[in-house]
Amino acid sequence: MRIIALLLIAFCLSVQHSHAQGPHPGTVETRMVHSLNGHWRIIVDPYENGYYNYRYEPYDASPNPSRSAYFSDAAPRDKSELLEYDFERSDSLRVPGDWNTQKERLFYYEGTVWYRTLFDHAPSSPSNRTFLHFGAVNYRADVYLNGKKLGHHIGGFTPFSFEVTGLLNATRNSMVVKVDNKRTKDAVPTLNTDWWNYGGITRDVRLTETPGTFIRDAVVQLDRKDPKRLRASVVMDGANAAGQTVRLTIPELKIDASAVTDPSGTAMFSLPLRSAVRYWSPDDPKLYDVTIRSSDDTFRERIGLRTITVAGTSILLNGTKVFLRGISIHEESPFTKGRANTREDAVTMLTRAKELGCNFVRLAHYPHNEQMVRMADSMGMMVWEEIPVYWTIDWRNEATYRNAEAQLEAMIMRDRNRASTIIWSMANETPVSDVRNAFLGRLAARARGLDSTRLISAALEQSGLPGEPNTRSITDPFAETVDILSFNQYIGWYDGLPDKCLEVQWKITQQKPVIISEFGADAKYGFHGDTLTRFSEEYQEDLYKKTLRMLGTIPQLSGMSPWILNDFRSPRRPLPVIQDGWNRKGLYSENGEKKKAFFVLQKYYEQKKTGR
Ligand code: GCB
Repeated sequence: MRIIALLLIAFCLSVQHSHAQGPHPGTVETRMVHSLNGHWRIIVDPYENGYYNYRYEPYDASPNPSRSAYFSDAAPRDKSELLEYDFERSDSLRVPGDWNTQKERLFYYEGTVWYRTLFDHAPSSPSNRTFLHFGAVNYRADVYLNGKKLGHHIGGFTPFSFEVTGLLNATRNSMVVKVDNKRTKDAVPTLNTDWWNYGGITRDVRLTETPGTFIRDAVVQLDRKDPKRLRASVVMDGANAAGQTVRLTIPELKIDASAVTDPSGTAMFSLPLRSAVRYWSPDDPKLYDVTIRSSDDTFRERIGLRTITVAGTSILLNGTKVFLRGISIHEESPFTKGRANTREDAVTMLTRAKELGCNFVRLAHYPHNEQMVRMADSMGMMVWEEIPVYWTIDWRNEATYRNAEAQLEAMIMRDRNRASTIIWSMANETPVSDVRNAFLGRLAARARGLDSTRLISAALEQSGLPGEPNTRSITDPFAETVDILSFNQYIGWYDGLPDKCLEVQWKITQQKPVIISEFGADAKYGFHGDTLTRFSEEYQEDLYKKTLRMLGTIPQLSGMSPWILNDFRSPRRPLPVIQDGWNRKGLYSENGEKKKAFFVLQKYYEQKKTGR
């Protein structure tokens, strides 16, 4: 009897966790949206008292959970009922946003916070379907609507959705989200990172409505093998998904074509381009208005058309060799100094990169918000996107692999229509071993299966050759798999003094384009000394000069993304007066002041651009 009951619970839980796919997250922006952003009530719950009873049994495992469970969002029925929580009288937090920078008492908090919002929603047509979207919640979200669990999601930087058709009341819906940002060994990322573990509902929360049968996804891009053709695929969802006529129009290119969906609801297009195309590039970030229509639904996007390929040791954008003048960026707001999420955050960071002379940004070390990539599309900036497979990961754990793969898939599916995104990065500085190589190999194969039109890379590590300490090379076997060979190196900071850059010989045998995905040194803005004074602006400036000289000796050098645009918070950086909890490798301070090294890189990029 007990076993049957347990099996039943296990079955219910597995069903709860599978959530329906809503309209493509990248298109939510362009649909009718009911925003649920705003101030949500919160209960901070380090012991997870609202989730487990005093025997530590989860309330949501029972078909009729106790009203003591916080997700019940209950109020005492009468004087006989004891409830020890009350969202109505609780504190609140802004959504989207991290909790650390909104409340001083939560600055270092890692654990569970319950969020609750109340909302009305009357569907605009009875046949419509309704979806609930989260842009991202760090790290785990358990979502409850009117006391019932919709499901959960793991991974702090990727979007997810639930279908809520028929589950909403016209008035006073209660949505409760249990958000937990505890770090664990088997998670992605794992326990140890060099960035702040911001907790909370960090990106937008929205409801969207679609017709009963709707366009769930569409990808439009140039044919990689024949850039004189356009390829598109459209996926319909719903009872009438098969046999639908789908019409694709791009008026500026005089494209107006129709195709019929197959039994799985997919329609494919391969169309000759008769009008001259303005290819997307950082210098001319042209986006075309694309419309896809089915009998009941319309999907609109603005899409850039370009190719990105590799030939020998060169990277080619639209067939022409390009040098990636980059900078690395963390998703931290120059304004709130917490998680970035707004348009202003994106514009400010990309404008700073432009001023530096960049045509490329590395969005480290996890998928950044969608706003950032859309802004890169329209401002003209090539983008490297990455998943948080960072340092040590529980390589042997299949659940950890599935988690990493799910994050990779969500990132690719969200941004496949962004011309700016040219590189998918699988990992950062992961120690070589057979299990790790297999893990990354599976990820790369999955990425290529989902998107064969972009380049694969990973930030690897370099090493000295035995008996030749001043010779550096890349011996990581994953170098065979990547399209672009990228590695981080800190010669002159973690490894000797800046003069060491002038002694090192590079022996990179792989005939692939090479990107230096990181280099740098900490400098506190306004702290001055000689070029050997650690943490001074002069040290950082000197290191940049010598590093750039050294890197010029690598024949395959095709770009770089030095570490990093802005100083950013990290609990690994406690040095008083200098760091005070900030990684100081920014070319800008956290207050937006430029350090001396900024001008070294700016000058170098100017020379690269003009060829002088
Ligand atoms: C690295 C990591 C980056 C760190 C940086 C540093 O190699 O990839 O996340 O922040 O070094 O400053 O040490």
